[in-house]
Amino acid sequence: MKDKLKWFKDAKYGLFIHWGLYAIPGGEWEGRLAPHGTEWLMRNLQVPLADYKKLAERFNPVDFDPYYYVRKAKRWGMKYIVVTAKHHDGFAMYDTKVSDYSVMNTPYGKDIIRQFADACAAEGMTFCVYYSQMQDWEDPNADGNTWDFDPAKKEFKRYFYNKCIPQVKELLTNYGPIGLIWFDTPYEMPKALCQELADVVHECQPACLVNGRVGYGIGDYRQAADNSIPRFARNDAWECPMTLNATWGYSHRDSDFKAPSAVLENLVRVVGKGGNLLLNVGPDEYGKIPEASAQVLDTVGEWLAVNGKSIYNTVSAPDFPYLIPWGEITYNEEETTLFFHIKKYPTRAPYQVHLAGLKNRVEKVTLLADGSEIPFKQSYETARDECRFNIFMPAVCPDADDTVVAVKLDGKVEVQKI
Ligand code: JFZ
Repeated sequence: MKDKLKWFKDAKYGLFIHWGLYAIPGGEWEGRLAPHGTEWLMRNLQVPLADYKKLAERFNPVDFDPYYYVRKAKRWGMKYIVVTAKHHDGFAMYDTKVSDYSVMNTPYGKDIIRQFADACAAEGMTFCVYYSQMQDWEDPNADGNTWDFDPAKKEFKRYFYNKCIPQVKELLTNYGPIGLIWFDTPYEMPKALCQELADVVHECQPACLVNGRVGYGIGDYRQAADNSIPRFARNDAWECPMTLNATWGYSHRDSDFKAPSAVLENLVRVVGKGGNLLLNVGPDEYGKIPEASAQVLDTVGEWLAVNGKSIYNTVSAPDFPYLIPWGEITYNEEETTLFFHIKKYPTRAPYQVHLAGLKNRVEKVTLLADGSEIPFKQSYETARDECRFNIFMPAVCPDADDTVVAVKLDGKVEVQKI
């Protein structure tokens, strides 16, 4: 199991792509605004299925280029891509034989998941799929659509065995190696069915990881709540899904994208606690990534090109005895190196950054960006039994977003219990 997770735990940073019919209305329907995620428009505005389905007649993303996405993701420093194969609306973005409700029956008429899978394979990017296993607002027996279908008449198992399982098998049989399958909103699904679903995945592709939202702790790794970073570090594999603005699907209105510094702060905090950040883009109806969101990811990617050693292949950093006022710490255990992410740069000479409780002998301190040595001092206060470690930074801050200092230790990190 541990080897199966190695690529995932080392990857640290992935691209989430929420794309489907909901990109066309982009959060607005006949003058009404979707109150939350635009991908929930149909349910939140209780749009009749017959009306929502007509969007398929307009779906024709003429600007879609899968290689653009994959090459951008590589430039952004992302190591895996998760694409919505079927979201809650039930519309399949691939050539499914299980349902006519798919991209194959649109003016576009081409398999989008196939194109992403081929581009990822060609570019050496790990390809993954999202599948909504419980909610399906097109299916009369699935959870979710109670305005077109009488809840009292729903037979979930009919949907589960006639659509969900067959489609999951299609995705895990017809598109090559799948790094992970991202299930979602298991809600009140019986544990036995969740287990059966995970078993189907592992039978089709033993190496394919199942995310935590298959339910009941059955997944191969844990899933944080959306846009939520756990308070405490964890040593197991986990992932935080995060939006760049306030919606997963494309929005005509919400261009309030996080600044690069905010994305960086989230990435470092998640990685410092041992997790992965799965950061989302919502392509528009033409297949384009909103330019403003791409620019944010470009900037973060440029930082990662210089400082990636402080992110990739790291494990959760230890909890030091005091809260760290100047930033965050990430940790590469194999290289016995701590990485100080200095976001509040010292403003007065001697531009000191302090850490209490580090028991190791520090061998060397360098600025990660250029390898230049940084002076430092270690001491031990006997009376207070406290190890003190100070580094003395250059007067001019090297990177206002996040200056990274590599602290090479004499062995695995040891922290005082104060
Ligand atoms: C779900 C979906 O409903 C949403 O559309 C998007 O795909 C997102 C990634 O996942 O939304 C959730 C699911 C779980 C929580 C919050 C939103 N949660 O656990 O807090």
